[in-house]
Amino acid sequence: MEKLIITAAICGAEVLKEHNPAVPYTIEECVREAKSAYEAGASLIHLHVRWDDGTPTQDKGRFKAVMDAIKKEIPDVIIQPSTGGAVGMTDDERLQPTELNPEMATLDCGTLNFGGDEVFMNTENTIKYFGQRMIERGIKPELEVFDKSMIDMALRLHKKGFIQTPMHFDLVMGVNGGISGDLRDFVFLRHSLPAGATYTVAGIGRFEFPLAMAAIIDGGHVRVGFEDNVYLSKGVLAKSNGELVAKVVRMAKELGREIANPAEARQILGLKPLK
Ligand code: KMH
Ligand code: ZN
Repeated sequence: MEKLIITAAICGAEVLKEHNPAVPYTIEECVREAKSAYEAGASLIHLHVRWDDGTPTQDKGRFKAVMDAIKKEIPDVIIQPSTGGAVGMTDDERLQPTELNPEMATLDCGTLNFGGDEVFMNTENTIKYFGQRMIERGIKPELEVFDKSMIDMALRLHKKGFIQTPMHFDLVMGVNGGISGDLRDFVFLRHSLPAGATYTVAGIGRFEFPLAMAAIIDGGHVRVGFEDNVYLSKGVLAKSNGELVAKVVRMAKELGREIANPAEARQILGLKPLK
């Protein structure tokens, strides 16, 4: 079986220090969390950035500062900026980190009701616009799907030339407004993916580790991190993103699945090797 790529979603846009004091806001805190995840076995960092007071931003300068600081400490890690940003941001605001030509970026494949009046907007035209931008800049999209219909959307937009193969999906499961984190739904999504695609699963909250286990067994890849879940186990806050990654590494070890380093992850994802 292919080696396991572990992604660490270290920061997110919504989770706060009030939820877990180790949630990073400053550049130094982002470096600390990225390093802890990398040292534990993550080869890929899914990155949101904040201002020092915790406000989410897609500011290009802030992304550059955080990415440069992370790369200084861990030069070979793959950094995947978010183009989802936070609810309410405009498309162009969200796209700013693509101007830095990262190896990868997220591409959210549909609109989602987060709850109350919060709508995470991704119209078909937005997805086309983002897909086109990533093709032009040679950025590999991680196709974030929160439901089955979003896989279908990605396939339709692939046929229209806005998304290239081989496709890599992130099955985000257990978000309010999206598909549940039940094993039945994991099997449904996983078998709805096109041949030749790779996937990672991001289980939200209590679904993080059960779905990680399912993906390890199935040959998929795993995302963990404070963006998705702040607990190491029931009622026990994780002290770092590294602790969450280390738990996945232990699970993989028990099941005989080896962990991919960044070079191996680049190969699996079809990214160019580092010079
Ligand atoms: N923060 C959410 C509104 C992504 O990174 O592309 C969007 C999100 C998805 O987290
Ligand atoms: Zn994100």
